[in-house]
Amino acid sequence: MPTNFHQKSLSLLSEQLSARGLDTNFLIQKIALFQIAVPSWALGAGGTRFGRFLIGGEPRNLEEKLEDIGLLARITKRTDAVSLHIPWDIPQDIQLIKQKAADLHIRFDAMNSNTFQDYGQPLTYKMGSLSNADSDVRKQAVEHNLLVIEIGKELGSKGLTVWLADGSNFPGQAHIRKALQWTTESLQEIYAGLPADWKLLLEYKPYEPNFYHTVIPDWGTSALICKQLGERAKVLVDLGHHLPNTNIEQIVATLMHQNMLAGFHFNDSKYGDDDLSTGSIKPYQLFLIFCELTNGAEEKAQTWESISWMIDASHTTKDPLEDLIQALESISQAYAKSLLVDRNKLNQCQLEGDVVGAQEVLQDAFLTDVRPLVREARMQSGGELDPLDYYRREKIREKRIHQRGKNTQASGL
Ligand code: AFD
Ligand code: MN
Ligand code: MN
Repeated sequence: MPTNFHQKSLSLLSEQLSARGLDTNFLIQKIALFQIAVPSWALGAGGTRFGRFLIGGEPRNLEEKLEDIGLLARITKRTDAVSLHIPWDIPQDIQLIKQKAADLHIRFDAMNSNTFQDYGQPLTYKMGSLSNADSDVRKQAVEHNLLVIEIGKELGSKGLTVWLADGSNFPGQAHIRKALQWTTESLQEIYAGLPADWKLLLEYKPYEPNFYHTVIPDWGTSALICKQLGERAKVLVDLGHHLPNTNIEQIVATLMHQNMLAGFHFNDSKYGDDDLSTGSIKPYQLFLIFCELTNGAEEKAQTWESISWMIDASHTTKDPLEDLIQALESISQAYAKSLLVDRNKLNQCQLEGDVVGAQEVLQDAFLTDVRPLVREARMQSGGELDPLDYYRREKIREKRIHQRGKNTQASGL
């Protein structure tokens, strides 16, 4: 895209926005500050249980994962952090990894523990981890989480994300109440090992890999457990972890109202936990979620800074770096649009019961093309005008294949 086209579209938009009483520069500053972490497992081709098709040039180790995120950081200016998964990404040399991340201006976001698969540990997680009927397995899973905290402490992370696959596939397989109790007790032990300036982010998911029941199926169960842990334990909303048509923006509003929203795992889906690119299927839903977020922060339900932002997607078809560029863009756009909502007018409509008016207010914001704002925020921060175009023009994937090989496979699922 030519720079003068960008300048023209920005000044046109800026004129429209000031007619609506909005300050373009203020918006650009806000968008520029918004950073979203990238998970270390989204840099290779994602697999399903049917298979995996390699992309070529996938990062072979943690250093190369950091290099890929460093590239994203440099050209998009929308990410400044990586979220590591243990044991997929155990740093062999912590000082080296810290130095590499610092050189690339990358922070370490929340650490992810993994008790949903076997990787050579003494006891199997086949029948669950923190909820397992066998106390030795629970102990092993607790210790794994404590180890993840130790690694994270050395790296400068400030959070532990726990996602449990625990549950059952058939009626009668698990004692539902006991499984919940054991999970809560195990998490209490983990929470006791959490440093004072850390938070615990607890995910939920209604199904998969267990299909009859999951121990933490929904935000309510996650919140109930968090309440029994302490105030640094909060609920993590992964957009894909809901049954179809769930009103996720309402969940966000409710959690913020209770100061219990830990953060997000962004992705999109048509059916369930599809892990498709954020904003590719339901951009209006994403916008409505951001409306609750910006409004909740503005009205001081919960501070913006207390919320963590991360992408959690990995699928089988796209080049993962191109996909992440698109996702970062979509999230920034949804955020930008939420900043355009005329709150006074919306409040007035709500007061007067003007349903049509309220819808118009939201649509006015949603249908505004905010791309010039997002581009300008990126450029003012030193990023590329069009990161996707840059990526293709510079033949980054080809260079990665040349450097790393065609058949490399990044760790992950
Ligand atoms: C899963 C969960 C969780 C987990 C990740 C691993 O949402 O965040 O750590 O993906 O791939 O879907
Ligand atoms: Mn997730
Ligand atoms: Mn998921």
